[in-house]
This record gives sequence, structure tokens and C-alpha cells, in this order.
Amino acid sequence: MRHVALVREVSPEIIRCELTHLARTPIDLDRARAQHAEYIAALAELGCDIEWLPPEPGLPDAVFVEDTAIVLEDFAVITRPGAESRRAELPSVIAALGRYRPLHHITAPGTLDGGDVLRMGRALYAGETLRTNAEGISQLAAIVTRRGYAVCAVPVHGCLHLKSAVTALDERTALINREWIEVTRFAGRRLVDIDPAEPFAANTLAVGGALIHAAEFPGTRAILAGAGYIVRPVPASELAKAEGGVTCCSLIVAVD
Ligand code: CIR
Repeated sequence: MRHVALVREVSPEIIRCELTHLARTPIDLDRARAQHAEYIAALAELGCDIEWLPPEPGLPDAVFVEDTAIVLEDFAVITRPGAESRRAELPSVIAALGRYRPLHHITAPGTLDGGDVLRMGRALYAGETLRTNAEGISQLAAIVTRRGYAVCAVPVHGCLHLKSAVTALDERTALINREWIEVTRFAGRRLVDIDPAEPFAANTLAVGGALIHAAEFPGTRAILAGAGYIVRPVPASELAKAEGGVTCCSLIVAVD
């Protein structure tokens, strides 16, 4: 089994990105690109084949490819992003992903961002956020339940996406910031708490036997290492100003 990581370069328009919970601060494009390159290098080091989506210089948030699709074992769901400005990102993702998976689509009036969907085994947790509405979650459930997945809606408050607040370390364990989500939905899971001084540290990408994690969160990195995980830190401060984390910048496709 190999893994393909679909990625896209940082748009020169990133300074005009969507922002919901953060105030706009200057983003250094060269630095954002250099950090993104380190992220891609980490994906490659951990065994992923890198596949570049076509550049979208006119779409500020197009680097955050995670929001456009949910890739599962036998099929993928193309989302309908909650931010209207992001919907033009879809066609190139549809073209690329369609070569690996049959595609299903979220349609109006549903909205769903990939950053709001967390897979743990056969469970899909779906964040109720400003980007993902009840109709989007119910369309997702209609698509996936007949294909062997269960959907669990999770109230989210205070952050952009569900995966800003919780991500999977493995099929049974989640890294979590309890301040931002309804934690009772994760009853029965093993939970690892972030360092409370690092509220944005719950976003990590498990791939190739390691965790890609933003280098700016040493306290949480120490917690993860103490729990026995291999952590691959990558600098991610520039795209964090655009409310993006490490899961946001790739779509990982398992290929036989
Ligand atoms: C947005 O607001 O849509 C972008 N500025 C950030 C998207 C980050 N994506 C993610 O967390 N999955």
C-alpha cells in the first residue's frame, strides 16, 4: 500500500485568505512557501508520493486542499465548502481524485468543509461549524452510512474547524483541545490533551508511522513523545495566520 499526497502550492493571494477567528496579520509569502516546502519534504520522507494539483494563483485559500474532499477507502466525497470563495477550488480536485476513487458530492444547500470531518476507523466525526451545516452533515451521512461508516455530529465553538480542536493519533486515540468541542461525543476513545498553553496544537497529521505536527508547539510535542508517538515537527507559523494547520495542506490517498 502506498500513499499519494495531493498538495497545491501557496497562492500569492494568500494575504486575502478567508479569516473567521483570527485578526488579519501580515503573511510573509516567501516564508509561507519555504515552510510549505518543509511540510512537503516531511510527507515525502514519511513515504508519500507527492502529486501536485495545478496552481490556483487567483484563489487565496487553494493551498488548504483538505477542505475540498473526504477520501475514504473505496470512494471519496467532494465537499461544498462553506466559504463561497473556496468553491472554485473544486474542479481541479475532482479531476485529480477522480483517477483514484469514485466520487460522491455534497450539493446545495448543504455545506461541508473537509477540515470538519475526522475519521477514526469506521467512525466519521463531523463538526457543526460556520462552514459545515446540518444539511451538509446529513448528506454526508446519507452517502457514507450505506457504505459502512457511521457519522457522529460534534458541536464546535471557538475555532474554525473540528480538526482545529481534535485529530486522530491512531484509530483509537485522539489529540484534543477540550475547550473547543463537545468532548462527550468522544466517549470511549483514548484522549490525549494538548498543552493548555498551546490551544492550536491539536491539529496533527498521522502518516507513515509518525505525526506531522507544527514545530511551534513544543509543550504538546513533549506530551506526544511521552505517550510514545514519533513526532515530525514542521514550521507552520505563516499558514497558521491564515487559520491553516498541518492537516489542511494535503489530501492523503491510499493506493494499492
Ligand atoms: C479558510 O478560512 O477557509 C482558510 N483561510 C483556512 C482553511 C484551513 N483549513 C483547514 O483547517 N482544514
